[in-house]
Amino acid sequence: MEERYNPADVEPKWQAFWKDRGLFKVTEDPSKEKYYLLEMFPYPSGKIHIGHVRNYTIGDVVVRYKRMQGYNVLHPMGWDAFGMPAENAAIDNNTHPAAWTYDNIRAMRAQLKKMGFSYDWDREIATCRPEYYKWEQWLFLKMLENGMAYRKESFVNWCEKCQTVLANEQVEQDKCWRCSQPVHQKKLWQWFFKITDFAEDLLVHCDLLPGWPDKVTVMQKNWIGKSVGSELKFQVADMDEEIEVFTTRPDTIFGATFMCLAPEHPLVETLCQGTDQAAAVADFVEKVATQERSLEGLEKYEKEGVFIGRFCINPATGEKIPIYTANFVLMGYGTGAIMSVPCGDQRDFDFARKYNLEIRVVVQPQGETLDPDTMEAAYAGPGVMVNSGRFNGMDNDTAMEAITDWLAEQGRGKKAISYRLRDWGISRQRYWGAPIPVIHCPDCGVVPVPETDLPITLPEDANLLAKGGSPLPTLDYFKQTICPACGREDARRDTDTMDTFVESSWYYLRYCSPRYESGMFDPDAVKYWAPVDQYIGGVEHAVLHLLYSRYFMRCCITSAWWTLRNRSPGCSPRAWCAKRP
Ligand code: ANZ
Ligand code: ZN
Repeated sequence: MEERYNPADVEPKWQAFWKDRGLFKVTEDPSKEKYYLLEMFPYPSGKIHIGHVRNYTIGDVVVRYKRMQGYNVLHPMGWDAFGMPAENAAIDNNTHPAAWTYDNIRAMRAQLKKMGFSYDWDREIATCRPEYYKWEQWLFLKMLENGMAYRKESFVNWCEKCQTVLANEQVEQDKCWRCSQPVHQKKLWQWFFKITDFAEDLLVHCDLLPGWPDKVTVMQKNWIGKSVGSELKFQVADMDEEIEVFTTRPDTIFGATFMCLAPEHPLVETLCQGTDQAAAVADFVEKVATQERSLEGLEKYEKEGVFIGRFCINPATGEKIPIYTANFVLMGYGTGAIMSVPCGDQRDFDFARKYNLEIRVVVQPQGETLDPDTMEAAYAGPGVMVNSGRFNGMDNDTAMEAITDWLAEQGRGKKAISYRLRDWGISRQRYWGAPIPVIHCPDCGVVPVPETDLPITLPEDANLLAKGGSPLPTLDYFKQTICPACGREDARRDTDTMDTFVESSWYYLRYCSPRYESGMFDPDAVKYWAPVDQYIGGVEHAVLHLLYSRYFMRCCITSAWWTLRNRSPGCSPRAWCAKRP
């Protein structure tokens, strides 16, 4: 009879054999070619599920093959251990997020071991350990010092039930992705990472990422969303203010018959003050604050707006045009203001029809005559310029440049590029995350925690509040501290924690030297192991996690440059990036 595979006999025997010989432990060995296989690390939810088994089995097959081919193989495993589910589970089960997380890690580690996956378990990391998040706190300080991390008051999607800010991607049909409660807009002071500084670099390198599936790089490119156009200035009538707009269609400026500002635009309040529209504007702004303010969100609401009681001057025609605030204009894109051209843009067209605003045709398609009174839709295609003064008769493509140049001569315009990509808001009003290492002092304002005080440890024994929400703001022993700058004793720590995507943005670097104590990673180890040769993970992370990781790689490299630049003047981040693996 044929001998059957009996896991109960075979697995323990061979797993013990592998373990005794330390077969999967690796160190840098310059005499051998390296191979780094990275699997998306799991969230310690409690049990390994079949999705994990599938993902990790594929990886295991590949690394065993590579080992047999003689490669020095890095195949690590760890835990993406911070995050909201731990808090919710802890409330439900009357336990503590730390206890829940560490229990789950133990259980899942045992399951993975039983599967016989060939990991170098000596490299295991858990992102909720201070030895790990100490270094992202360190990087945060470097980013802060160099203007890469900053704080601003901004509207966020807020879920009352989870007591947290949600990323736009976590809002599904106006509801929280986790608890399905309606989401509303709330203004909070938030920390941001300036990922937009790297927008162009991240975009250009989409085409230089060897082995990345096109599907993923296309998603990243669309996410970054580069638009080439012009920034044009409109003078406010009878006031010493200017409105700047971003447009991809400077050729249509003679058809701009009104102006629309985002309700969050700082000029909205200034401009309507003292006009009889002030109250109507305030009502409208408040109403829009309950709507989802994202590109995707825009489609969901009827386009509407209110006149703000003032006019501005169209720089091309010299005419006075009314200024509106409208819900389809986003503050976070371009300049937060648009010149509205109803003949060329469908949203503007609908708006003009709704509020009886002038529609003036400025681009006529070949062999057709659009009539503003009978048009049923905006025309966005190519054509010949009409009603556009000296530009009449030109094809509109040529006019784009010509009009921008003409306005530039008058100091009213310039070429501009806009990206859809927004800065990365990393503040979470949650408990189970890495504390943001800053102190608020009544005299000094925001003061960075001195590097030597890192890590700022999350108290692992805090009791969760029954209603949800972070207990950190209620914990005096965490919150109360001394201002490192002036010594005042009533300073307080920031009680927000970092988005868990921060941890997952650099774990692949930490795996190269997981016990390293003098920095995020040992540069020599990273030089040997990086880059990852094969990554296995879900495509659902194509735009957030994977884009953030690429950004973080740049920050880590740049932070080395930030540190070095005083020592070797003339060294540029470009040169550094060119050297990156
Ligand atoms: C005038 C115009 C005339 C426009 C026309 C379009 C067609 P993309 O390609 O996506 O970059 N826009 C600019 N900032 C905006 C904001 N913050 N919120 C909503 N819409 C905004 O789109 C650029 C166009 O989107 C810009 O060009 C502007 O409308 C609008 F026939 O300006 B356009
Ligand atoms: Zn102080």
